[in-house]
Amino acid sequence: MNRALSRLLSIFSFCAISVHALASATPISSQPIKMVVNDWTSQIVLSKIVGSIFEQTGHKVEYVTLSTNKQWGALARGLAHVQVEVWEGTMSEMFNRMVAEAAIVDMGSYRAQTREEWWYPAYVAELCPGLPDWKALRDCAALFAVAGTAPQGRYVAGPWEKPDEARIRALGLNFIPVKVKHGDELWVELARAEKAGEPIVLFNWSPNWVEAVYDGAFVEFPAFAPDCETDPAWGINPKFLYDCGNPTGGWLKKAAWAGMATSWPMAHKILAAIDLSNAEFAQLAAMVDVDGLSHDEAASLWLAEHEQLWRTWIPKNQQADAHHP
Ligand code: TMO
Repeated sequence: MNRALSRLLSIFSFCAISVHALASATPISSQPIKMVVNDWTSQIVLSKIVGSIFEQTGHKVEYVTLSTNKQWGALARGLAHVQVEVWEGTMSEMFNRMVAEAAIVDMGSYRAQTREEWWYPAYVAELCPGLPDWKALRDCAALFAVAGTAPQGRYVAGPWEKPDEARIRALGLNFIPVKVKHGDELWVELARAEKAGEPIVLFNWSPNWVEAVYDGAFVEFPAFAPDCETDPAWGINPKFLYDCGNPTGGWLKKAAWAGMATSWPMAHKILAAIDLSNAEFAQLAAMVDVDGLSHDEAASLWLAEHEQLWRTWIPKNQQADAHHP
């Protein structure tokens, strides 16, 4: 490779991936790897990060915006290929079924441990004594009432959860779940309530940027057990399913289309190797939701600041993929 070309390439390649390897690699698959993009911050930023790493290693990449409900069919049919965040609390049922049917591939867990649950800012505990025990919400429901739910309390729900109405019924709570359309609206509701000192209970998860900015806690429902969701006799309500909370210490996984390994073997290896901690996920989300960067800016900055880490995810003898799906 001549020097001018080499210099030019290094200008465009801020990372230290071997310019020679990129320039001399066999032509990559002409098919783009399609990344599932959902609607919460860390997932969006991480999709772009992983997509950029795939591009840096010679792949074409496209982004497909899909709800978590619609992603399963798309991944099974090869209309999308990679999902970088599958959360146990909200997605384990579909994920486990699809993996069992070999419709998608389990690409491994992050070391991050997760929780997705009803959550309240700390000042709410003074208004509703007994929190975080869920039984406090039986007595305090009216506190959370708003126009449209009064006299019942409002639970501000995200667009991803498992049946909250079923849980509310099974636990005898006097609440109505009101779903936001996009994850970001949760934080608008939280900021508004906090400013006004108004009671609020809303969906939240960890790792997330929220824990670094707001004092608060998850509601402690009866501990999760798989039988809670399949056997009505399980738990404090013998007639209904869902008389329990979501898992604590839940897993967070990556998933791929079943043809990933044969179509893009190197990208498949990279995806398998990707691992992040709770703090690293929280930091990703904070770059956008606290620092105000766009998703793309956050992804670029993260790649620039964590080059040492993400280079360890790339196989040593990198070879651009030559296969077609
Ligand atoms: C899937 N989520 C992290 C938004 O709960």
